[in-house]
Amino acid sequence: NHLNKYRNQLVCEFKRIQFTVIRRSDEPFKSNYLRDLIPKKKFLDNRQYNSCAVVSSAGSLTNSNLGQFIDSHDLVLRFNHAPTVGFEKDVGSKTTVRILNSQVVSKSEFKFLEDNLYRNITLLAWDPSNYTSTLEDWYSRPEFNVFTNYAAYRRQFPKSKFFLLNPRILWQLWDFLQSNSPSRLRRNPPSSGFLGLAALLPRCEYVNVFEYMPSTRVTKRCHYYDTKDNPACTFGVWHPLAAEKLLTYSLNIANDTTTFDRGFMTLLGFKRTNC
Ligand code: NCC
Repeated sequence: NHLNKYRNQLVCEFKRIQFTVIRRSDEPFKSNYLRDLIPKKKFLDNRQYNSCAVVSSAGSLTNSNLGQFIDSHDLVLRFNHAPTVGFEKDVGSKTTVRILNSQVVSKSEFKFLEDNLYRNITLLAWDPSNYTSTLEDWYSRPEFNVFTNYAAYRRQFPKSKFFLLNPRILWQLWDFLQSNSPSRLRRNPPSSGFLGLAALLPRCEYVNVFEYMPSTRVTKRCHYYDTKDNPACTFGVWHPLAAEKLLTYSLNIANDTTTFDRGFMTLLGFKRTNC
Protein backbone atom coordinates (compact mmCIF):
# COMPACT_ATOMS: atom_id res chain seq x y z
CA ASN A 1 0.00 0.00 0.00
CA HIS A 2 1.03 3.63 -0.33
CA LEU A 3 1.96 3.92 3.36
CA ASN A 4 4.59 1.24 3.03
CA LYS A 5 5.75 2.85 -0.18
CA TYR A 6 6.43 6.13 1.61
CA ARG A 7 8.29 4.34 4.37
CA ASN A 8 10.37 2.37 1.88
CA GLN A 9 11.35 5.53 0.04
CA LEU A 10 12.48 7.14 3.28
CA VAL A 11 14.45 4.06 4.29
CA CYS A 12 16.13 3.93 0.88
CA GLU A 13 17.19 7.55 1.22
CA PHE A 14 18.43 6.92 4.77
CA LYS A 15 20.29 3.81 3.62
CA ARG A 16 22.40 5.82 1.19
CA ILE A 17 24.13 7.53 4.12
CA GLN A 18 27.13 5.36 4.95
CA PHE A 19 27.64 5.58 8.70
CA THR A 20 31.43 5.92 8.82
CA VAL A 21 34.02 6.25 11.53
CA ILE A 22 37.50 7.74 11.19
CA ARG A 23 39.92 5.20 9.72
CA ARG A 24 43.73 5.03 9.82
CA SER A 25 43.79 5.89 6.14
CA ASP A 26 41.96 9.24 6.59
CA GLU A 27 44.02 12.42 6.42
CA PRO A 28 45.12 14.17 8.59
CA PHE A 29 45.08 11.19 10.96
CA LYS A 30 47.08 9.09 8.53
CA SER A 31 50.05 11.37 9.02
CA ASN A 32 49.80 12.27 12.71
CA TYR A 33 50.18 10.52 16.08
CA LEU A 34 46.58 9.33 16.12
CA ARG A 35 47.04 6.96 13.21
CA ASP A 36 48.34 4.07 15.30
CA LEU A 37 45.77 4.70 18.03
CA ILE A 38 42.75 4.25 15.77
CA PRO A 39 41.51 0.64 16.02
CA LYS A 40 42.09 -1.49 12.94
CA LYS A 41 38.82 -3.24 13.75
CA LYS A 42 35.58 -2.09 12.21
CA PHE A 43 32.86 -0.40 14.29
CA LEU A 44 30.81 -3.27 15.83
CA ASP A 45 33.09 -5.63 13.82
CA ASN A 46 30.65 -5.16 10.91
CA ARG A 47 28.56 -7.74 12.75
CA GLN A 48 24.84 -8.24 12.29
CA TYR A 49 22.60 -8.26 15.38
CA ASN A 50 19.01 -9.39 15.70
CA SER A 51 17.36 -7.13 18.30
CA CYS A 52 18.81 -3.74 19.22
CA ALA A 53 17.74 -1.16 21.80
CA VAL A 54 18.44 2.57 21.72
CA VAL A 55 17.83 3.98 25.19
CA SER A 56 17.29 7.74 25.17
CA SER A 57 18.09 9.51 28.41
CA ALA A 58 14.60 11.01 28.70
CA GLY A 59 13.06 11.76 32.09
CA SER A 60 9.95 9.87 31.00
CA LEU A 61 11.83 6.58 31.41
CA THR A 62 11.23 6.99 35.13
CA ASN A 63 8.62 4.42 36.29
CA SER A 64 8.55 2.82 32.85
CA ASN A 65 9.50 -0.63 34.19
CA LEU A 66 11.20 -1.26 30.86
CA GLY A 67 14.52 -2.45 32.31
CA GLN A 68 14.08 -6.20 31.83
CA PHE A 69 12.76 -5.76 28.34
CA ILE A 70 15.64 -3.45 27.38
CA ASP A 71 18.17 -5.98 28.72
CA SER A 72 16.61 -8.74 26.58
CA HIS A 73 17.93 -7.10 23.39
CA ASP A 74 21.11 -8.46 21.77
CA LEU A 75 22.64 -5.00 21.69
CA VAL A 76 21.88 -2.05 23.98
CA LEU A 77 23.03 1.47 23.08
CA ARG A 78 23.14 4.32 25.63
CA PHE A 79 24.27 7.94 25.58
CA ASN A 80 26.85 10.10 27.27
CA HIS A 81 27.07 9.64 31.05
CA ALA A 82 23.59 8.11 31.45
CA PRO A 83 23.95 5.63 34.35
CA THR A 84 22.29 2.25 34.84
CA VAL A 85 23.24 1.59 38.49
CA GLY A 86 20.26 2.49 40.64
CA PHE A 87 17.95 2.74 37.60
CA GLU A 88 17.90 -0.91 36.50
CA LYS A 89 14.14 -1.35 36.89
CA ASP A 90 13.44 1.36 34.32
CA VAL A 91 16.45 1.31 31.99
CA GLY A 92 18.12 -2.09 32.51
CA SER A 93 21.80 -2.76 33.16
CA LYS A 94 23.21 -4.07 29.90
CA THR A 95 25.32 -1.72 27.76
CA THR A 96 26.96 -2.75 24.49
CA VAL A 97 27.67 0.67 22.99
CA ARG A 98 27.82 4.24 24.24
CA ILE A 99 27.67 7.26 21.98
CA LEU A 100 29.47 10.18 23.58
CA ASN A 101 29.48 13.79 22.55
CA SER A 102 32.82 15.56 22.72
CA GLN A 103 31.92 17.43 25.92
CA VAL A 104 31.66 14.16 27.81
CA VAL A 105 35.03 12.97 26.51
CA SER A 106 36.88 16.24 27.12
CA LYS A 107 35.42 18.00 30.18
CA SER A 108 36.92 16.94 33.50
CA GLU A 109 33.52 16.84 35.28
CA PHE A 110 32.63 13.66 33.33
CA LYS A 111 35.76 11.78 34.52
CA PHE A 112 35.99 10.04 31.18
CA LEU A 113 39.37 8.43 31.86
CA GLU A 114 38.44 7.28 35.37
CA ASP A 115 34.79 6.24 35.40
CA ASN A 116 33.84 2.56 34.97
CA LEU A 117 30.84 3.68 32.95
CA TYR A 118 33.14 3.92 29.92
CA ARG A 119 35.00 0.60 30.30
CA ASN A 120 34.69 -2.71 28.45
CA ILE A 121 32.09 -1.53 25.97
CA THR A 122 32.20 -0.13 22.43
CA LEU A 123 32.51 3.66 22.43
CA LEU A 124 31.77 6.11 19.65
CA ALA A 125 32.59 9.79 20.17
CA TRP A 126 31.47 12.66 17.97
CA ASP A 127 32.21 16.35 17.71
CA PRO A 128 30.53 18.87 15.39
CA SER A 129 32.41 20.12 12.36
CA ASN A 130 31.18 23.02 10.26
CA TYR A 131 28.90 22.14 7.37
CA THR A 132 31.65 22.65 4.80
CA SER A 133 34.75 21.72 6.80
CA THR A 134 37.24 19.07 5.78
CA LEU A 135 38.67 16.57 8.26
CA GLU A 136 41.77 18.79 8.39
CA ASP A 137 39.68 21.83 9.38
CA TRP A 138 37.87 19.80 12.01
CA TYR A 139 41.04 18.32 13.44
CA SER A 140 42.69 21.73 13.81
CA ARG A 141 39.54 23.34 15.29
CA PRO A 142 37.23 20.82 16.99
CA GLU A 143 34.33 22.26 19.00
CA PHE A 144 35.63 20.45 22.10
CA ASN A 145 39.03 18.83 22.12
CA VAL A 146 38.02 15.21 21.84
CA PHE A 147 41.42 14.07 20.50
CA THR A 148 43.55 14.40 23.64
CA ASN A 149 41.41 12.10 25.76
CA TYR A 150 40.77 9.83 22.80
CA ALA A 151 44.50 9.23 22.58
CA ALA A 152 44.90 8.93 26.36
CA TYR A 153 42.12 6.33 26.59
CA ARG A 154 43.42 4.32 23.64
CA ARG A 155 46.90 4.29 25.18
CA GLN A 156 45.53 3.21 28.55
CA PHE A 157 43.30 0.50 26.99
CA PRO A 158 44.93 -0.58 23.73
CA LYS A 159 42.40 -3.38 23.21
CA SER A 160 39.41 -1.07 23.60
CA LYS A 161 36.89 -0.50 20.84
CA PHE A 162 36.75 3.27 20.76
CA PHE A 163 35.89 5.04 17.51
CA LEU A 164 35.48 8.61 16.29
CA LEU A 165 32.53 9.44 14.07
CA ASN A 166 33.43 10.95 10.73
CA PRO A 167 31.75 14.39 11.16
CA ARG A 168 30.69 14.43 7.50
CA ILE A 169 27.96 12.00 8.57
CA LEU A 170 26.40 14.66 10.80
CA TRP A 171 25.70 16.85 7.80
CA GLN A 172 24.55 14.02 5.58
CA LEU A 173 22.03 13.17 8.28
CA TRP A 174 21.12 16.84 8.62
CA ASP A 175 20.49 17.10 4.84
CA PHE A 176 18.33 13.99 5.04
CA LEU A 177 16.33 15.50 7.92
CA GLN A 178 15.96 18.84 6.15
CA SER A 179 14.86 17.35 2.87
CA ASN A 180 12.10 15.48 4.68
CA SER A 181 10.94 18.30 6.98
CA PRO A 182 8.27 20.86 6.11
CA SER A 183 10.02 23.57 8.14
CA ARG A 184 13.45 25.10 7.88
CA LEU A 185 15.91 23.56 10.34
CA ARG A 186 18.72 25.37 12.08
CA ARG A 187 22.07 24.18 10.86
CA ASN A 188 23.00 22.27 13.98
CA PRO A 189 23.92 18.59 13.99
CA PRO A 190 21.40 15.93 14.99
CA SER A 191 21.33 14.81 18.63
CA SER A 192 23.25 11.77 19.80
CA GLY A 193 19.90 9.98 19.79
CA PHE A 194 19.54 10.20 16.02
CA LEU A 195 23.19 9.21 15.58
CA GLY A 196 22.42 6.09 17.62
CA LEU A 197 19.66 5.16 15.25
CA ALA A 198 21.83 5.82 12.19
CA ALA A 199 24.57 3.66 13.71
CA LEU A 200 22.30 0.69 14.35
CA LEU A 201 19.89 0.51 11.43
CA PRO A 202 22.63 -0.96 9.18
CA ARG A 203 23.59 -3.53 11.85
CA CYS A 204 20.31 -4.80 13.31
CA GLU A 205 17.31 -6.77 12.11
CA TYR A 206 15.20 -4.33 14.09
CA VAL A 207 15.78 -1.46 16.50
CA ASN A 208 13.54 -0.52 19.43
CA VAL A 209 13.97 3.15 20.37
CA PHE A 210 12.96 3.92 23.95
CA GLU A 211 11.32 7.22 24.96
CA TYR A 212 12.50 9.07 21.91
CA MET A 213 8.95 9.76 20.81
CA PRO A 214 7.66 11.02 24.16
CA SER A 215 5.12 8.58 25.64
CA THR A 216 2.18 9.27 27.95
CA ARG A 217 4.78 9.49 30.75
CA VAL A 218 6.10 12.70 29.14
CA THR A 219 7.55 15.06 31.73
CA LYS A 220 9.43 18.34 31.97
CA ARG A 221 12.22 16.39 33.62
CA CYS A 222 15.20 16.30 31.24
CA HIS A 223 16.88 13.02 32.28
CA TYR A 224 15.77 9.91 34.18
CA TYR A 225 18.95 10.23 36.23
CA ASP A 226 18.66 13.78 37.54
CA THR A 227 16.02 16.15 38.80
CA LYS A 228 16.50 19.15 36.51
CA ASP A 229 13.45 20.27 34.52
CA ASN A 230 13.95 21.34 30.91
CA PRO A 231 11.29 20.62 28.28
CA ALA A 232 13.79 21.56 25.54
CA CYS A 233 15.54 18.22 26.18
CA THR A 234 12.50 16.43 24.80
CA PHE A 235 11.45 18.80 22.03
CA GLY A 236 14.72 20.45 21.08
CA VAL A 237 16.14 23.91 20.82
CA TRP A 238 19.68 23.49 19.59
CA HIS A 239 19.47 20.07 17.94
CA PRO A 240 16.78 19.54 15.26
CA LEU A 241 15.18 17.17 17.76
CA ALA A 242 11.53 17.52 16.72
CA ALA A 243 12.44 16.83 13.07
CA GLU A 244 14.48 13.77 14.12
CA LYS A 245 11.64 12.41 16.16
CA LEU A 246 8.97 13.00 13.51
CA LEU A 247 11.11 11.34 10.88
CA THR A 248 11.73 8.38 13.19
CA TYR A 249 7.99 8.20 13.83
CA SER A 250 7.35 7.92 10.09
CA LEU A 251 9.60 4.84 10.05
CA ASN A 252 7.96 3.34 13.13
CA ILE A 253 6.12 0.04 12.67
CA ALA A 254 4.98 -0.33 16.30
CA ASN A 255 1.34 0.45 17.01
CA ASP A 256 0.24 3.44 19.07
CA THR A 257 -0.23 1.44 22.27
CA THR A 258 3.37 0.33 22.09
CA THR A 259 4.67 3.74 21.05
CA PHE A 260 2.76 5.88 23.52
CA ASP A 261 1.86 3.55 26.42
CA ARG A 262 4.83 1.22 26.61
CA GLY A 263 7.10 3.95 25.27
CA PHE A 264 9.10 2.67 22.34
CA MET A 265 9.14 2.74 18.55
CA THR A 266 10.25 -0.19 16.37
CA LEU A 267 12.22 0.34 13.17
CA LEU A 268 13.20 -2.37 10.71
CA GLY A 269 16.91 -2.63 9.99
CA PHE A 270 18.18 -1.58 6.57
CA LYS A 271 18.68 -5.21 5.48
CA ARG A 272 14.92 -5.65 5.62
CA THR A 273 14.21 -3.09 2.89
CA ASN A 274 15.19 -3.69 -0.72
CA CYS A 275 16.11 -0.56 -2.59
O1 NCC B 1 20.85 14.91 27.16
P1 NCC B 1 21.57 13.92 26.30
O2 NCC B 1 21.87 14.64 24.88
O3 NCC B 1 22.78 13.29 26.87
O4 NCC B 1 20.54 12.78 25.91
C1 NCC B 1 20.89 11.71 25.03
C2 NCC B 1 19.83 11.58 23.94
O5 NCC B 1 18.58 11.20 24.52
C3 NCC B 1 17.51 11.85 23.82
N1 NCC B 1 16.68 12.58 24.82
C4 NCC B 1 17.21 13.05 25.97
C5 NCC B 1 16.42 13.70 26.89
C6 NCC B 1 15.06 13.86 26.63
N2 NCC B 1 14.23 14.44 27.52
N3 NCC B 1 14.55 13.40 25.48
C7 NCC B 1 15.33 12.76 24.58
O6 NCC B 1 14.82 12.33 23.53
C8 NCC B 1 18.11 12.74 22.75
O7 NCC B 1 18.06 12.06 21.51
C9 NCC B 1 19.57 12.87 23.18
O8 NCC B 1 20.44 12.96 22.08
C10 NCC B 1 23.46 14.76 23.14
O9 NCC B 1 22.67 14.54 22.21
O10 NCC B 1 24.67 14.40 23.15
C11 NCC B 1 22.90 15.50 24.38
O11 NCC B 1 23.94 15.75 25.33
C12 NCC B 1 23.68 16.71 26.36
C13 NCC B 1 24.91 16.85 27.27
O12 NCC B 1 26.01 17.40 26.54
C14 NCC B 1 25.32 15.45 27.79
O13 NCC B 1 24.25 14.83 28.45
C15 NCC B 1 26.45 15.60 28.80
O14 NCC B 1 26.03 16.30 29.93
C16 NCC B 1 23.27 18.06 25.75
N4 NCC B 1 22.98 19.02 26.81
C17 NCC B 1 23.76 20.07 27.04
O15 NCC B 1 24.79 20.31 26.42
C18 NCC B 1 23.31 20.98 28.18
C19 NCC B 1 22.01 17.85 24.90
O16 NCC B 1 21.63 19.06 24.29
C20 NCC B 1 22.25 16.79 23.84
